[in-house]
Amino acid sequence: MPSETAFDAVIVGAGFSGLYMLHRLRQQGLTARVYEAGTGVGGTWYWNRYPGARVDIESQEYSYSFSPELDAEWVWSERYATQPELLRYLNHVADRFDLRPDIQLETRVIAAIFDEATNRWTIATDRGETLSARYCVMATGVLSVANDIAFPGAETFRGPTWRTGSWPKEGVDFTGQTVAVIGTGSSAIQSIPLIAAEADHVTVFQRTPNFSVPAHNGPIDPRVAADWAQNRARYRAEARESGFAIGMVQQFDKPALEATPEERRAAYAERWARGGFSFLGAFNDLITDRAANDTAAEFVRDRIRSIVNDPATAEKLAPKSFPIGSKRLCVDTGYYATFNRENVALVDLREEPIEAITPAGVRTSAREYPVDAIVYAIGFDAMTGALGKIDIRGRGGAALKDRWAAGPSTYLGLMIAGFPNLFIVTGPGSPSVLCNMAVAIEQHVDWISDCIAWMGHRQLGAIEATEAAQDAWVAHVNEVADTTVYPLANSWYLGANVPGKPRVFMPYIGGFPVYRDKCNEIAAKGYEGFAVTSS
Ligand code: NA7
Repeated sequence: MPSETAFDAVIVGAGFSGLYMLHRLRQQGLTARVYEAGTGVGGTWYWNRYPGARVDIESQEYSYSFSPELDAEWVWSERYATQPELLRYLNHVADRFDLRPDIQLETRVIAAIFDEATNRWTIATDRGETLSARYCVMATGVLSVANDIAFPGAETFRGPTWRTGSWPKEGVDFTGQTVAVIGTGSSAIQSIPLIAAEADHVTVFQRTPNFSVPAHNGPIDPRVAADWAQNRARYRAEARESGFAIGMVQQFDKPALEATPEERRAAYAERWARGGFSFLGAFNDLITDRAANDTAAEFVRDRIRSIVNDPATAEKLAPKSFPIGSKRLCVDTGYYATFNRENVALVDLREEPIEAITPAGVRTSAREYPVDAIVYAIGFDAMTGALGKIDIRGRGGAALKDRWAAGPSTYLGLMIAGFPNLFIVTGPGSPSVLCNMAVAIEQHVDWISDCIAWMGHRQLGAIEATEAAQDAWVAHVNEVADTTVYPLANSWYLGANVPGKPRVFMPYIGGFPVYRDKCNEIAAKGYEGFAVTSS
């Protein structure tokens, strides 16, 4: 157990964000300590160990770019890296940059209180420790707090239950079992084909069907790897200039509605064959124009109808209630074809909602489905969930959960008025989950590190967003969201998946380059919209 209790910075979380944050601050000569609840580093990739868990952005792009040496020495084996490979990568990063001495595992931060007299944060952990830090960086992740299992009778189920977001390290053997999978988001879509290949029988309980496109995963083509290695800097730069910070999307600069039906079909077919998020780049108006979006959505629905043999099942799997892309597009390996297996059944919860979990299985309004095991793939309290679990108090003892009772407000998704020296990595109000998280995280960590260095050079005590700048930013985030199809879905981007959560569009959809330039411009103007106090 480390004996120091006072740091320049405390960082909460040892995932992609926390690891790089620690590295940057140490490089600047600051003392920093990371607190992490898990028994190891990795964050999202530590917890989400369900079968088939893998990144939905091509591996080379979904990795750090801050160290050319790291970039050059790490070789990804698959086009979309698996969770074990991503976890190995993050452990390699922790070792390569000797980060572990400043990371305390199995420790949850439970409170962070700002002291106005000293301009420092007092931080409490679940081990009874109290720490003090000038800066507190919440690297707590956007999908790190699982949704509650609120089905009546859930605790009475006789068999084992598993959660995709906290899967056991030793794995689960479903051989010979009948299994219920509740949820059809990305986690379910990745895991169902593998669970179905192992179990005797799988019943999938679907509340809302999701759009999914094929990953066409496989070993990385050596020619692609060689080309990437040779042109890495250029590809990285191109990604940073694209709206989603994903180079492979390669948005075609033409509106779908200006193309003929044949041209549209050809474009979608070509993107479907490429695989992954590139599908949404087929035309430049798919996320801003509902009619354009409908043409892409209908193409995917037709693909589902052609893959799934049973027409009734295909219709249930074909999403019709929201625009494609307005919920995160899923990227799968054999998801729809899994419903052609004899041992897989689909239950449409819009026709027969779940009434209760019973000792024997799942009971809907129509009947009981007896099962040996239940997999809950019901998602996360996204973007704000982890911050809500910590008792965060700013100026005047104000609690963040009260300030955010009507939904999160931030300036740039980085700082909150009234909460000085508290930074959020990829917080609500920043592009975050709407772009390549690896790029978003590096940009935020770099901005925060530069801000802290700027404060240090001027020997300033505290920096915080002004209410006026924050209000203007929140208004801008909403204004931009309203120019797109995103608010038309009941998605976790809006908090719509958590009963009682305020409906506020949380990520910034103005595009990564626009957002980054804005952040840089604000810093260059002496942190415009922020107020500083001397030490
Ligand atoms: P998601 O995408 O939020 O999916 C959760 C799924 O669980 C979704 O199909 C939900 O249906 C369903 N759900 C949630 N609550 C219930 C209840 N009470 N009853 C029935 N079904 C329910 O989470 P994932 O973990 O799959 O993926 C999260 C992100 O990780 C993903 O976007 C990628 O970025 C990676 P709903 O659609 O709300 O009707």
